[in-house]
Amino acid sequence: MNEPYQAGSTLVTIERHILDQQKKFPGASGEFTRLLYDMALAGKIIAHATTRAGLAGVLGSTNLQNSYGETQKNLDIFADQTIFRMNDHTNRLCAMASEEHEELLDIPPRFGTGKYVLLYDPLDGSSNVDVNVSVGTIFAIHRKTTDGERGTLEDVLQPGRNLVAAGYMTYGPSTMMVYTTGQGVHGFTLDPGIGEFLLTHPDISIPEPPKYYSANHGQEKYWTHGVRRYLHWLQGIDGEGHTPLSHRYIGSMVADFHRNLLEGGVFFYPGDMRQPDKPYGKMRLMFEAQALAFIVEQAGGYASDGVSNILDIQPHNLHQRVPLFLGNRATVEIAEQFIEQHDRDWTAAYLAYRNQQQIPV
Ligand code: AHM
Ligand code: MG
Repeated sequence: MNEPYQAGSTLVTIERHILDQQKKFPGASGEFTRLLYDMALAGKIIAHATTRAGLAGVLGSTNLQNSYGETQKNLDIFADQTIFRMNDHTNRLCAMASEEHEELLDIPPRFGTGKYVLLYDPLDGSSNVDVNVSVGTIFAIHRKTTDGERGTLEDVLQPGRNLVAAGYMTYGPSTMMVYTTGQGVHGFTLDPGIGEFLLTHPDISIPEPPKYYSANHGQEKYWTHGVRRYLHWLQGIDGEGHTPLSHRYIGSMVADFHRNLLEGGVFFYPGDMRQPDKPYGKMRLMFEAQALAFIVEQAGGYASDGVSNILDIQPHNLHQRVPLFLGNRATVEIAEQFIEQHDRDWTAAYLAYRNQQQIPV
């Protein structure tokens, strides 16, 4: 018989790990613990659906219809609804916000509310699903700040520095969930046989030296001078001529980020001046950048918009975009230096966007 687990090693489920973390907060009510556990459960359901995605053409549907009563919905919508329905009735949240929806998602009036706000990108990199390449889910949790019973935009539009937890799931050869509550970063791998996430990567810290850079440099002609110089520095061409980092780009940020977190490296999606009134790049501050910035910082790395720390940005819009440089601290700081030296016009245009007033609540 094969032994799937190393003899003598400790088996820790995600539930047990979250409960153990809770003990470090003596006054904790357990609400937050259960919220994290529900995200793990949502991850299992989405993983189950993504592994069958390729069968849609053969079976006529993704089989989602049978299991969950949905009619031929694509996986983005399925993932979005799974997370919402898992969390709308638990009395733990005052509001949710999803990359898939323009507006804040209210908790239905028939359910009670709680003191947390959940933000999520249900299926990051979903264009990769059709070709059977890894995708992921990103989530972030803020604490409610306003007094009313229901959540408002003000509760959601908080800087990443205020996050109480963040995490992601990757749906690849294995499904993994990685999360932080500000006490290190911990990774769990789903054993599909028993349906449990088991602790496989405790206390992740991003290794030095970095091995990889990940960017869509098919877009290089649109990039600013500073970002191009940075790319050439990563390649060992510009600067002191160090050994080049290898290039890896999946086009699913979660998967690219996950590899770089475990192996060392930088992911970047810069702003550019292709449209001078839109100098901010592609990634979303609230649904993608904040969560991964919190995680990378907890793992000893750093996330920047090319000017300063992502976690310090005061958001002004739910779907605000942000240039993103994410990975080993020193490697990200070098991007900031190139931009500071070479991209004065871009920086002024971008900061004008970043510093807009918060929209009325
Ligand atoms: P999505 O959330 O709509 O899937 O978009 C985000 C994705 C990231 O996962 C990925 O890194 C990026 O978009 C890829 O963009 P591009 O095709 O421009 O390289
Ligand atoms: Mg995304």
